[in-house]
Amino acid sequence: MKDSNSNNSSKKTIKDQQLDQFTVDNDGKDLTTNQGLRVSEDEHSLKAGVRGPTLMEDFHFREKMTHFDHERIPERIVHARGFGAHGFFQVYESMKAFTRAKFLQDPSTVTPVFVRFSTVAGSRGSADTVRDVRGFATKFYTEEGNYDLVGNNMPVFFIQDAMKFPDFVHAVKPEPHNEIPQAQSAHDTFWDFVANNTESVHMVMWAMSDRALPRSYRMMEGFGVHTFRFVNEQGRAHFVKFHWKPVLGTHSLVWDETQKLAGKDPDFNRRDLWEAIESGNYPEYELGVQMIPEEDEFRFDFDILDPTKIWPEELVPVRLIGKMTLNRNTNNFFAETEQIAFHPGHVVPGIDFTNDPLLQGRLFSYTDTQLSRLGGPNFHEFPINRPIAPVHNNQRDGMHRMTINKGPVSYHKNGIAGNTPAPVPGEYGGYEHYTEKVEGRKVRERSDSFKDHFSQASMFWNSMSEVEKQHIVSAFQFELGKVQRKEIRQQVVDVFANVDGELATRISEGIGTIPPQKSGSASSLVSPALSMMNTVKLPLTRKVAVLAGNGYSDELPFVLTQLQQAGVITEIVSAKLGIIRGKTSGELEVKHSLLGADSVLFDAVLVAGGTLSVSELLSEPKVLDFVREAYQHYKPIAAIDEGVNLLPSASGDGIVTAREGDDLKSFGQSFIGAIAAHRHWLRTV
Ligand code: HDD
Repeated sequence: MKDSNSNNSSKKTIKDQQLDQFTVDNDGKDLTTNQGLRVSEDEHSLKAGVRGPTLMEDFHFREKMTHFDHERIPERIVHARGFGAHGFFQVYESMKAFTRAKFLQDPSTVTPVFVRFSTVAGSRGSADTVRDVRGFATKFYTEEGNYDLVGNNMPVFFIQDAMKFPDFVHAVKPEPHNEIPQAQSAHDTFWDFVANNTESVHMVMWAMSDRALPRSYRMMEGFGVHTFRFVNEQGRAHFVKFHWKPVLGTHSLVWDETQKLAGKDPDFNRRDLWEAIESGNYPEYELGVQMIPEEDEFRFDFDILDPTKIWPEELVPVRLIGKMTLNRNTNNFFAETEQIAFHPGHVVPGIDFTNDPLLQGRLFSYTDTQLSRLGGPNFHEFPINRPIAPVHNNQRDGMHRMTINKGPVSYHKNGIAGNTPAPVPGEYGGYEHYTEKVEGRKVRERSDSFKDHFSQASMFWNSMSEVEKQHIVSAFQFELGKVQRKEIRQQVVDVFANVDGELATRISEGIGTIPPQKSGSASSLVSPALSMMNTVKLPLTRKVAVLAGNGYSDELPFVLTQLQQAGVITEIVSAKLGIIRGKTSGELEVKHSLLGADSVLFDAVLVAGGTLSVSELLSEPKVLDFVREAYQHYKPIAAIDEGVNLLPSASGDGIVTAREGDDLKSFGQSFIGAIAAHRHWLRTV
């Protein structure tokens, strides 16, 4: 998966060039104040005598301290913790038949992008690996202006109408009286919301599944969630749903692992993305679209505008139309990742909205939130938010205005400037809203077609493998186990009995509730695309901990080369840092000491052979926990010769061993296959 388009990935995009104008390198430069005054000293405030008070005239101290005092801005109300990267997007073939969006017309058009991944509930400093939805927001810097696809890694949402968003967010966030718990849905108010708002049920199924525990931002799908509109040159429209499909496949962590990672490496997902990009393993995602012609709007047994429903891929196939590659890390987290402002209302000609009531409300909320978060109406001038398309209008002034607009005219219509800047008719590229016919009475109501809350939740359950089902049940039991009010637990069990009787009965076991009366399922539908068991299986960029000490057996270097050639990353873990030497020849640099490493940081474990190597590893007793934990997390484990002695079991699903005289090549191949399979659920742990 190393860059398939090296020309484009190494070239600076127009956006990169624009950002360069604002990027400052302090290396080797003189120290100055913000006024450009070079300063002679930066460690001592100006005092009346060496032991005396600081003087009011110390402008250097005042400036330094004032700036520091104001360095923080409000974190995002949701999606506060995030991580971003730059990249580019190219369409595979022209989408002219469906949309006039210019960036989707020509495969040779390279559109710069910035993507910010995020968790939803936690604060900016919370752990990456909590159970949560992940944000997947993409800003396309197109020549027609910025287009933002502000999606999540789950294709549905908790509510159907934006009016309920503050309620939902209040319920999932830490409880207001004591601000507990952080970045968790496992508490009374969240589950009280779910029990009383059954429109959340489908999304809760996703949130309790392994989708909420992504192994990597590089291995997670993205969804625009809402139904949008594609409109072509002729004004013909298609309803469209957007998907991002990761080239590496969709993979998750196991629950116990995520909990440990939250302590061992709270930056696990952001570090993974950063390191992958730094090492040239650029994350890639294919853009997919599902399209429904306007005239087919009512041909489905669900409302296609309901954001709590998917369009099953088996019913409406996903057409892969292009690829995004992330190939550059940020220079400055705050200036880029923190200050980027997304908005589902940032659209380009050829992409339009629908009447999905969740989308309609979002169209208000995103600009509004930036006003308090980014301190005024000029956030579009921040380098990361600037379009590459020219900006000309009559908006002026406001906090932090940077543009110097010339001339006396800041109104339309005008005679002085020849009535410019002038609106552009649709046929010349001006944005024209789709002329959808709308009529109706003013009501505060929900359409009846939105009222089935259970069928697709049931389809999700039906589509899971038994292992995935068990993980969902355990997640419910964990979360409800943290709910103090017993009546809420009971209500939740009763609500989920409407999805599937077996699901609710299994949840009910062990959480002190009465098993539901209801049996049966809300639907018999199955959508195989929903199961992560059916995802792409590649060994690429998986990280293997290689446990070895001095005297490691001669087979190790051969196997390491084989793994590396398959795109697997190998890191030596040993009793101590430094260099270890092979039994007869060779040496390897140790990347982690056993003290500083844990198996949760790796995808797989390989134990080297060699009596001396094994006994050196055993001098650090933690080594046995290391392997046992990997075993308990269903990870692929391989061992050579004496290395087998460190394994909790010498055989089993995903366990690969080689004894003296065995064919090393096929040993390596089997291990690579086991790594690609990700986890080995048939193992008894
Ligand atoms: Fe939202 C941020 C995704 C519903 C209001 N949302 C935000 C981000 C993502 C999403 C990925 C982080 C963007 C970034 O990285 O800066 N939100 C979604 C999806 C939704 C959704 C996929 C449902 C389909 N959101 C939603 C609703 C509302 C909001 C219904 C309010 C009416 N969302 C916001 C916000 C945020 C936000 C409060 C917080 C920070 C920001 O916008 O810039 O305005």
